[in-house]
Amino acid sequence: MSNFIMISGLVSKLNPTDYVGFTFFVGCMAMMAASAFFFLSLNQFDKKWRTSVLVSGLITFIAAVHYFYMRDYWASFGESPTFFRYVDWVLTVPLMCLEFYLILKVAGAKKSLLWKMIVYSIVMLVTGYFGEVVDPSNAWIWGLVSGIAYFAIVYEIWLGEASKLAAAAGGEIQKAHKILCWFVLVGWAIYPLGYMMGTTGWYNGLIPAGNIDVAYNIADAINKIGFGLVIYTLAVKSQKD
Ligand SMILES: *C/C=C(C)/C=C/C=C(C)/C=C/C1=C(C)CCCC1(C)C
Repeated sequence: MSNFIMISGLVSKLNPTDYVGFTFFVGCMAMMAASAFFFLSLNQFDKKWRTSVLVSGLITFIAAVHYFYMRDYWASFGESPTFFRYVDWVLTVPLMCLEFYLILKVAGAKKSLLWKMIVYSIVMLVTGYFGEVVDPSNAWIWGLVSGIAYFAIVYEIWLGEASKLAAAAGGEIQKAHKILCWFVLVGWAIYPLGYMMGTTGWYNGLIPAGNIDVAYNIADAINKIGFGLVIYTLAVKSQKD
């Protein structure tokens, strides 16, 4: 194993018919391009918005680095890079929670809201990892717990404290918050579907078979880059008025 890693070096051969590997490769490029875009735009924003756009760039940048590793892992071993995947998520999903907090701060969002969402997201991801890696024979139970934590996030932003703060803020902030809510409700829902495609459970007959990595890669591109663009657009619009 270790010899193999040494020989294969930094970049492994990607088979041209390997469409899963292709989505890793495209994901890598897309995340890098998005990071360059967000970072290079920073100068046009005043202090109030710079942090939010910076966090957008950090999210795609962290993902770009992980995609670089995941692409190589897939090409070398032909296996899902589940560990890197979850390390990426554990870093980037809390940063997405931070984005909610940052835009709602003007309406008086408290740190407790941020921590609540971060705790939900960590519970969601740690239990997901247990279902995929540590205890896959009980994947559906771990997935269920993970799903409950996911719905706690959905509840918080759609109906809970965060939604009330967004209503109080009004204007462009409320609009951007609404779009981010849709990302979490629809875009994030791709992940549990991918999980059900890739793990064994009672649900296997219900949803079509598919590749878990393709599902996750598509979801990441939509959610990380899309999320960042919503924040970017909000910053551009808010600066005009
Ligand atoms: C950039 C990465 C993001 C936005 C990742 C989000 C991940 C999820 C929303 C994962 C959710 C899961 C469930 C709701 C149940 C099954 C296990 C997970 C972890 C795939």
